Amino acid sequence: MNAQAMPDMDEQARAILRGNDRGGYTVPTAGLYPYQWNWDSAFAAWGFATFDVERGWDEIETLFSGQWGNGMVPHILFHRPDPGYFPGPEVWGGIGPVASSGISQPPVAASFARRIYDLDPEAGLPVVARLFPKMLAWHRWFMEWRLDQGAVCITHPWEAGRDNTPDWDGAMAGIDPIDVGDYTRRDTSHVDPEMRPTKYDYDRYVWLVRLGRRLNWDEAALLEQNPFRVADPTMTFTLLRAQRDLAALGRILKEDVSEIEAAIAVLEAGAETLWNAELASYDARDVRSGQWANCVSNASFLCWYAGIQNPAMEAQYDRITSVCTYPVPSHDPSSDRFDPKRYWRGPTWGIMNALIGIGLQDCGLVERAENLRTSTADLIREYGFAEYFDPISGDAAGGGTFTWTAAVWLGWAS
Ligand code: 2M8
Repeated sequence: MNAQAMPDMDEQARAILRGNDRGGYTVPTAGLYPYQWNWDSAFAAWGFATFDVERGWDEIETLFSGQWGNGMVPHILFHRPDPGYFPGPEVWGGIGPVASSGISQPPVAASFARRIYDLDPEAGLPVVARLFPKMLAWHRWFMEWRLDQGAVCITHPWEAGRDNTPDWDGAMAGIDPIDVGDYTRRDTSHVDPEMRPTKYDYDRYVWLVRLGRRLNWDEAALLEQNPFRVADPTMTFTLLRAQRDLAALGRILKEDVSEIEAAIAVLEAGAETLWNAELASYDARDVRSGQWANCVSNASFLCWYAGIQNPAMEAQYDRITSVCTYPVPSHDPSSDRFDPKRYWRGPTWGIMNALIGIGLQDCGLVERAENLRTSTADLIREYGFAEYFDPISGDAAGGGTFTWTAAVWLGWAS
């Protein structure tokens, strides 16, 4: 590590967070993503907390200001209208206290709340006391509405945060986006279309949004009528970890955590229903068709983050990381669907690396954890604070000056 480059990189990362700060919440990057995204905000809070704990807590509190009556915390909060993003609030028709989307995102907030609390327990205690019932209600919503054999399901590709991953190819093929109507994408005016999902994908994304809105985002109706329902490693592993972290915070507050402990047992069993023995990996499972996705993805490697040890996953990890200069790719490079620059179909993402690295470390796989941390630091240092990166060449891809990449630098990689 170049000692002289360090302060400069730290300062750049802080400047990115400050530059993307819109007052109480942070946008992922100006232009491409002009609103508050759920899991981006949890990472932003972590990044801010490395130099301003209070600002870190504000980020999470603003996120929960958009919580719906049923406990769901939306994946986008549209605090201020911005024509630069599609689909906006008028398309989604969210039914919460703040204009929002109608789906959620990986529930990492409780896990980052625990990390921020640990940085300054005295300052954190009253905030954690306020947030605890809200985080509990969100986790309860997942447990009530989204389980299939104990694994957590998504109802839209955007919900897992891995929008166009090959994990959903089977389920997406089951959608006929009839009557999707006209719409104008905005993402491809900000970023090279080769790095974004295709029109085939967007027709289905928009069709699913229109379906949810027509059903007024009623989870019981969606359970019956939505053709897209996939049990997903991202959601299952992050919720399992978040429940463990929420239980730890609950014990600090001297709350009764027996409900959370019971949920942990359910999710531990559910995670094992994502084990695809033939693939020898955790995998996504299409609940409607019963088919495996047959994908080793970066979400498969979140098992350690969830506290699950599995030697076969160590072998998978070693195989995949050995063929990439900058692991961890979002899809297996030996697959014919691997596409090193197209978003979640191949590129390396700093946030996923951070979660995988934390998991490896916590499970005692410290050499792999340290190698991943240093290779991620090299990647960001050499190619910048990009949204994602080509795992072979390292080339920056997607949006620049990205909040979560800056946060990962400050919280973990540096
Ligand atoms: C990407 O997703 C949004 C839709 O939610 C988009 O492409 O418009 C994903 O990478 C997602 O994980 C992320 O939270 C979001 C903002 O960074 O962008």
